[in-house]
Amino acid sequence: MIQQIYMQDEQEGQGNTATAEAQPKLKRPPLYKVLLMNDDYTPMDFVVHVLEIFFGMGPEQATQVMLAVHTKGMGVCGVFPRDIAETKAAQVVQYAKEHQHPLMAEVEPCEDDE
Ligand code: TYC
Repeated sequence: MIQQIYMQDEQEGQGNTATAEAQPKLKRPPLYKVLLMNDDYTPMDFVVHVLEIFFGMGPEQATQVMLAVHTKGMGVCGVFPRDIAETKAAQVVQYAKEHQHPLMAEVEPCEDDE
């Protein structure tokens, strides 16, 4: 009986229609940069440590990014969906505060993210 109903459905051309309409249209979320700001007081090794623990960088990459921020004034330490970017920036600032360092992180939308 179930088989008969299925056959009838297919004959009327509805068998595949429902499946096609159920395909979800997934869009990638807009992305945001987490920016690290230079300052004159936060120790270099603390910044490297922050990049390792909050952004999963190894010591070499963390050192490169820290030095880029130190010389250029700011730098991107990662690109994430909005909530994750905001959380990481807040965690960095909070962690630096807890260690009496003025290190600042900010979030900015990615320009060419369509
Ligand atoms: N400029 C700091 C110093 O000379 C080091 C530093 C690097 C601080 C990067 C913040 O985001 C930063 N100790």
